[in-house]
Amino acid sequence: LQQKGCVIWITGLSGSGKSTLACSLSRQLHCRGKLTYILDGDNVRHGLNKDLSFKAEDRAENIRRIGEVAKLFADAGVICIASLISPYRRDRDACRAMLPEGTFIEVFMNMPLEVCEARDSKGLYKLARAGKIKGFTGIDDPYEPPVNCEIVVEQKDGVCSSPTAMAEQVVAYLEDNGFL
Ligand code: GGZ
Repeated sequence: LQQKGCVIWITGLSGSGKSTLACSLSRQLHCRGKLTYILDGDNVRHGLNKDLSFKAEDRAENIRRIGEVAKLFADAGVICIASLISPYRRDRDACRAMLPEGTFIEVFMNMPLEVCEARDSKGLYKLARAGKIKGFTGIDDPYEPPVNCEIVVEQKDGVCSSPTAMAEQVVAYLEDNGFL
């Protein structure tokens, strides 16, 4: 196996399309014969991180553990796709600092809150607005956008890119940087 591992870290609000991008990207990379692994915050919270809540310290620990696991995958030559809200810049930067230079690729899903909230596929925003979920990111808990991330995914003229187009944007970055 001759593959350079890396971590593609997808950050953004709930409903911004992180998991959708992760799946589409993973599929495109498989088509090119690459080994990938998706670490999705929501899934990892059912197993490894089931002891963690959504308070700031626990989010930090969630991100730290996922960062450590992602690093192991990258060491093994896998393209590891981590998709989690990871709302605090400091926590994301700590993961970046754990990885060899150039191998932490931060992708910011820059979707307006109104768009994420309108999707509300799991009905969580509605519950948060009603005060039934406390500390929901974007409603009554902070989200700190990246300042110097590698890739920004956003709407063009108010239209979201398709999952395929979003994944192609990341694939292009990986090609330009010698990962493919
Ligand atoms: C944010 C929450 C919360 C609160 C439950 N705040 O869109 P989802 O539903 O499927 O994904 C969200 C997921 C967030 O987990 P992460 O591990 O990505 O978060 S973090 O990186 O901040 O640790 C959401 C659901 O869990 N969820 N309560 N209070 N999202």
